[in-house]
Amino acid sequence: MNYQQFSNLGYIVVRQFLDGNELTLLTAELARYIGEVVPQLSDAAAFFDDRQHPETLRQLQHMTGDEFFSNYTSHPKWKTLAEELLGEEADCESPEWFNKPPGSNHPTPPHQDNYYFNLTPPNVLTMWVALDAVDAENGCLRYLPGSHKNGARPHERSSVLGFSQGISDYSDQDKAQEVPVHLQPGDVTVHHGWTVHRADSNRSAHRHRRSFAMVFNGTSCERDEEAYRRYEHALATQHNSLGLES
Ligand SMILES: O=C(O)CCC(=O)C(=O)O
Repeated sequence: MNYQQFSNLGYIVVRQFLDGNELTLLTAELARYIGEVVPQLSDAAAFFDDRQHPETLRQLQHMTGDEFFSNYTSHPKWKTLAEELLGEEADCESPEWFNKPPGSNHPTPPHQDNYYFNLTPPNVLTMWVALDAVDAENGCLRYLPGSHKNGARPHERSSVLGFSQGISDYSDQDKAQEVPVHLQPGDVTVHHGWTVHRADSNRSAHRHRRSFAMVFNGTSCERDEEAYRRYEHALATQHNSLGLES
């Protein structure tokens, strides 16, 4: 059933994917990582609105230098669901953590993950677990159902740190088709690499919007190296223009 829905819509939600103990463990390890590891990371691995203010941390990537998160990429529960949806064996390269702190102003531009990954066949998905209650007020993900069936949309450079490319022809018609995904802590939403998605900024006064995500690639995927080099170049250009050290 999961597979059918995923293949029709390009996303699925599994409520309480992580049980209470699993969520407590993940949250505790993230708190440790943020407290102990993040202060030593480069600007390219930990994105802050203002590095002098740790509460403005909003994205972590390249977390596999840490033993817990390196091992977490082969967590059987995550891997089993990913493989069921992709229909083949799959691996995760690197976990990510996202936040939209309250009062911050950084919408996630409409984009398709495989525009960044450049994988062929595009048998890739992202599993995004809510760590806080997530809804329209604090910037839930919004999907265009079925959009994974239409391949790549045109993208252009965005100024949003963490999302170097955004869809350039995103229209009011697209907006009218969006499905907002409201989640409780422990729920997972899973989207295909071509599913168009975006998120508003967090308009709430006090609520964070934290999530932990892992991308799984089917073993049949190969990277289009030339397209990927173009993406890396665009990323480096964005980071330079934002004055980031890597
Ligand atoms: O957390 C967000 O706002 C965006 C996450 C996202 O685009 C993704 O994981 O593919």
